[in-house]
Amino acid sequence: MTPDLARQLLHSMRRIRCVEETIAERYAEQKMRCPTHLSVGQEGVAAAVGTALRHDDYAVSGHRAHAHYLAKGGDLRAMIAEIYGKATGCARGKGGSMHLVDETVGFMGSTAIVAGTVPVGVGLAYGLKLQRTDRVSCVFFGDAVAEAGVFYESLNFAVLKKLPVLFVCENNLYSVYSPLSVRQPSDRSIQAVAAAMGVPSQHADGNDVQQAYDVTSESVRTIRSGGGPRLIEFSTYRWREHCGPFYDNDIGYRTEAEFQEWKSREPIAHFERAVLTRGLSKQSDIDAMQRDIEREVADAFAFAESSPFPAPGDAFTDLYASAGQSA
Ligand SMILES: Cc1ncc(C[n+]2csc(CCOP(=O)(O)OP(=O)(O)O)c2C)c(N)n1
Ligand SMILES: [Mg+2]
Repeated sequence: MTPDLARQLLHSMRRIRCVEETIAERYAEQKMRCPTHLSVGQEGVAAAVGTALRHDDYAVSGHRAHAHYLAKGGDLRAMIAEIYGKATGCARGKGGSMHLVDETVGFMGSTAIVAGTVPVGVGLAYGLKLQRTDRVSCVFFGDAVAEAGVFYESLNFAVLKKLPVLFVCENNLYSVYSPLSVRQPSDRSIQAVAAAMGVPSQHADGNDVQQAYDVTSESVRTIRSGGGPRLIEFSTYRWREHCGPFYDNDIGYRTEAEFQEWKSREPIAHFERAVLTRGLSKQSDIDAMQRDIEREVADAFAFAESSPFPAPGDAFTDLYASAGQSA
């Protein structure tokens, strides 16, 4: 681990955390009117994968996509403006939190339909293969995606065509309020199922950003050199409610003890301690980094608030047609 890499990982995690905590703090102002799925607690996976990927690689995601979009380099101002429903948003204010896109950095989209972007990510990989590039397509998804038929069709096609696709599963143990134990057999892991389909797969600790980065980099290297698809199942945990800014441990689907146990394995503080102990950064540098992040986030919210809403005439037009492009 070089000081540069340590700084990059820490910056990515702290920036995602700051953005999402600010959304949570300001949600009650009722200016962000779309549902929002926060990934506070899960930043390690996004930061590791986003850092291991190249700028010209592709990524797609689902409903909980803020961290993935940001880690891939997506424009922060355009994301916050999108959540505010403004014309300057990345989907021109028509999509909200679950429809993030920034093609300039290869973040090709996110949608609310569980598993909906998995075949899209595989299709992007097919395109890359036909173009004979060494670029990679990354598909971020949750544990519930392993209950969708299209996931298996996608894995099959990716193996058959030896596509350059990295499947990144964030297993946070829940699908809304349903724990894994009522949805999938307890003696069968997602990565084992993918391995049985022919996709070399492994498990890693998503709250250990260094391990997550090492495992991802190794997989990406293999995929780039023509090794075909890979899958990594990261264990991690969302802190806040499934959808919205609050905590919901009181409603009975999970225990406070479980939450506290995961919180003690907090990805940012854990890594920061290691970085300081190993002399990879100084506390004063980390403090300065945090101040810069807070300034950047405040600027993005000010930009979103001061941006116009889409013109009434644009309300029912196609996203691309209204931009004057052909779809
Ligand atoms: C096809 C489909 N079925 C159901 C839903 C409702 N839904 C939204 S998010 C979600 C849970 C997804 O869980 P997971 O993939 O584990 O992601 P997480 O929310 O834990 O990040 C469900 C069932 C949906 N959006 N699409
Ligand atoms: Mg889940």
